Amino acid sequence: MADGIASNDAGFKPHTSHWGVFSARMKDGALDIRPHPGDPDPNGIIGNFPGALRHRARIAEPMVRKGWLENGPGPDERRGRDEFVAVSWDKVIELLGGELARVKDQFGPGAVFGGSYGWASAGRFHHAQSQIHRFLNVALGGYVRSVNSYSSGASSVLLPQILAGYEEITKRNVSWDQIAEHTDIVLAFGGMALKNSMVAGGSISQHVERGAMDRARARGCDFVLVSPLKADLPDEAGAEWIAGMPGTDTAMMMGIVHTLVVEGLADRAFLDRYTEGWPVFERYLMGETDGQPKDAAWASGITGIAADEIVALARRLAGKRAVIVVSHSLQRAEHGEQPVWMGMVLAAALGQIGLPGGGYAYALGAIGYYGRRFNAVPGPTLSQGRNGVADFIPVARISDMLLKPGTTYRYNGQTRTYPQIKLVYWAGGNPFHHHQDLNRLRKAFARLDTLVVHELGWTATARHADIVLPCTMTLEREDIGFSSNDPLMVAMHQVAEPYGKARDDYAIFADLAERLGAREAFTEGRTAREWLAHLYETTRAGLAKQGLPAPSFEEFWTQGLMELPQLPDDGGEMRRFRDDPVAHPLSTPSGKIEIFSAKIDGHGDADCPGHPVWLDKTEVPRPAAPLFLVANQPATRLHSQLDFGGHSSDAKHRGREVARMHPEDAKARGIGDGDIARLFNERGACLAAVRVTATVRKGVIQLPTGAWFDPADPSEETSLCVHGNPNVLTRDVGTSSFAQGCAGQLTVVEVERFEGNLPPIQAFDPPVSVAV
Ligand SMILES: Nc1nc2c(c(=O)[nH]1)N[C@H]1C(S)=C(S)[C@@H](COP(=O)(O)OP(=O)(O)OC[C@H]3O[C@@H](n4cnc5c(=O)[nH]c(N)nc54)[C@H](O)[C@@H]3O)O[C@H]1N2
Ligand SMILES: Nc1nc2c(c(=O)[nH]1)N[C@H]1C(S)=C(S)[C@@H](COP(=O)(O)OP(=O)(O)OC[C@H]3O[C@@H](n4cnc5c(=O)[nH]c(N)nc54)[C@H](O)[C@@H]3O)O[C@H]1N2
Ligand SMILES: [Mo]
Repeated sequence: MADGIASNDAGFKPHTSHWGVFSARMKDGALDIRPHPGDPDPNGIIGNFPGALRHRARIAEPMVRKGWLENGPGPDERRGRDEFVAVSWDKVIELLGGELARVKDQFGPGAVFGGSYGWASAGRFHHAQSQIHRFLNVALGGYVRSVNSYSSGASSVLLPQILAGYEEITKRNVSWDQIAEHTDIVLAFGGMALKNSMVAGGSISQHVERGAMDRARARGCDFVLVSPLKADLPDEAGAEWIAGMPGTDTAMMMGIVHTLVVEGLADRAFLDRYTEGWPVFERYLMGETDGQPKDAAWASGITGIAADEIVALARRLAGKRAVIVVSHSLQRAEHGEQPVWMGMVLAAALGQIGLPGGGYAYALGAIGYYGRRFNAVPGPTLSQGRNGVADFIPVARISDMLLKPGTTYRYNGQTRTYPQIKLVYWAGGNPFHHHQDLNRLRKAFARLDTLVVHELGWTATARHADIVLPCTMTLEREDIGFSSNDPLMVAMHQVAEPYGKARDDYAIFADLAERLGAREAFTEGRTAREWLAHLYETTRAGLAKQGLPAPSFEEFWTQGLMELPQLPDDGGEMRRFRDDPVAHPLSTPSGKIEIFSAKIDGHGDADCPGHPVWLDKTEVPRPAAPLFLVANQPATRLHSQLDFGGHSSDAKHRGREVARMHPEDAKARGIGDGDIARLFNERGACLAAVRVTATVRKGVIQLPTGAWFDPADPSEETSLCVHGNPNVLTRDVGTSSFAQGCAGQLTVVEVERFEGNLPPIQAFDPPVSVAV
């Protein structure tokens, strides 16, 4: 057992979140919170809890949209600007149960979209997606689901076909310990910002990245950052900053590999033994297929980085224990498959794949559970049951699905058809945070018969719903905190009473299941506490099997924290393949690293051919939108979660999210530090406060995601977001016909100083509620 927080320690109770293990207590009506003492680098995001717990933005009771209540289900443009009516729990269960039964009987469960993408909260039992999927399977017979993620929409489809399973590459390959001990040079495209690795889904007890970079640096490891933002690597890395043009990394990588080839520095022995299709790619690289050699001069023209800098970098990498990092952000863009694939080719040409601290560390540093070790025992997992509906969409195609039912689209070599959806049910996600082109999303949601949302706060998604069910926040219930890559299991004690009439997602679904005749099948007769004990048993049995101390559930619960054994840091499949490629082939079609993929080539999709290519982009600066907008992850919160909490609010300026831009770009527009600016393009506009800083590349403005969508006038079709949500500006297209991933990281905009009266922030005020 680990020491630290026990439940009787001055009233502090153990708990955890996606952003860190902590303990908390209620004192004089306020929340007191302190980070896990064993965390070397605690995350400030836990500071959002105290202000959020009892904030007016919480939802106090079940609410039904007035228009829906009066007119019944059906398409309605008023979603997002209508009033709400408070109803009792009994009434709302009756209404929603009836509506679910209607849709199922008339159209079948294939008319229900239950993908419900989102990060929800930590905790293995009250995990909202597990709960909703289990409910829809058990009580309705299934639902149309979504596949892949907004995080890695392109890479998670591509990597298994050309290299290895996604988890294998991100979690069993190059670790932080290996980097600290072995790496000579880290070349990080998109960086490894500490703000990002501060977060890990499920739970995280130790933030190790800063320390690992410090140790590597002290040993003499060099860090090179290719990114529009200097802050994408911390000071500890002492990185050299190469500020390339966003969206052009593939060209830069090609320029490096071309240099390696012409200077005889490419590792030919590695390419021959371990890869498939290099000769095909080499002809393209040398310009034999299209007359354009992809040399450093060519790459310079595209990236804005001097050719001799690219050549020097190639020479510096060759023969070293080099690791290539490509962040998730690079693939969350048009043709996002290409930098992921080309990063692998660069690592292969350097011949370091499979060596400790070398090769291809895709997405290392993007999230705190990458580059760690796996637990040697399984964690608690709630069974989701069987989904009787086979249909799915790639997750980021939601607006297309709702706006263009019955039409076809390409995905992973297939031609598929969008289903006819009548009802959308969301718990644990916020599409008005995560999706692109929010004005288009509003039109898509207007088409539905019914939108149902479980939420703890009045997000824009809740405001657009017909039926809003208030759920508890993690601090208001008991759970078990566990992540497969964190050695600490946490008994998440309840710290506060539920807000208003909020209930656990589990309790809501149990009552709805009863209304649909499936209570017993859904609950299996267990209370929430009984479920925790039941789910814990998997881990206890795993410990006992290994002859390790295996405390009972009651002992674990009282102790609060439990240290779990972990598997060795052995380089996984990549190391085994390197050691013996015949005995341990990769799981790709050829068993090798696929620089050329016959399978992907066979799809015939021009926007993702059989090997990495440079493709011109649609979203490039133009006179009406001359600046790149980088819409990246926020430092002060997880996505949109608890945006109304103190840590997030304190970092805003005059209530607005802060955008960063280069002094020359600001000056050319008469914008000063601290001014409010309007960012706009053909899709929409938002306000943001401007920080003027030379740590942003010229030609780029950065505005993080996560400020709650706050239209100045919700009745307008395209209203100004007064708060700073960049997704009113981003374009709603897939990365390519291959993966159809989210492309929200980059777009182009114009920026002007905002004159006139500053509209108030209303995002955190509950909508108007009326009695009927
Ligand atoms: N432009 C642009 N857009 C992006 C990105 C980008 O880089 N640029 N990044 C994308 C990425 S990588 C991701 S992962 C997505 C993230 O998108 P989401 O995961 O949808 O964002 P969150 O804000 O985490 O949404 C979780 C919601 O669940 C609610 N919640 C928390 N706990 C519970 C609970 O116990 N029960 C219920 N019912 N609800 C709960 C929270 O209040 C919150 O509203 O955004 C994507 N969007
Ligand atoms: N604090 C915090 N941490 C988080 C999250 C959060 O919401 N808050 N979300 C988590 C989630 S779900 C995910 S998936 C990961 C996401 O991990 P990422 O997608 O990697 O994170 P981002 O911050 O969006 O992007 C990283 C950096 O890439 C750079 N970049 C953008 N475009 C380009 C480009 O074209 N070329 C190059 N070279 N660089 C570019 C930007 O400067 C940006 O800061 O983060 C996780 N960590
Ligand atoms: Mo993500």
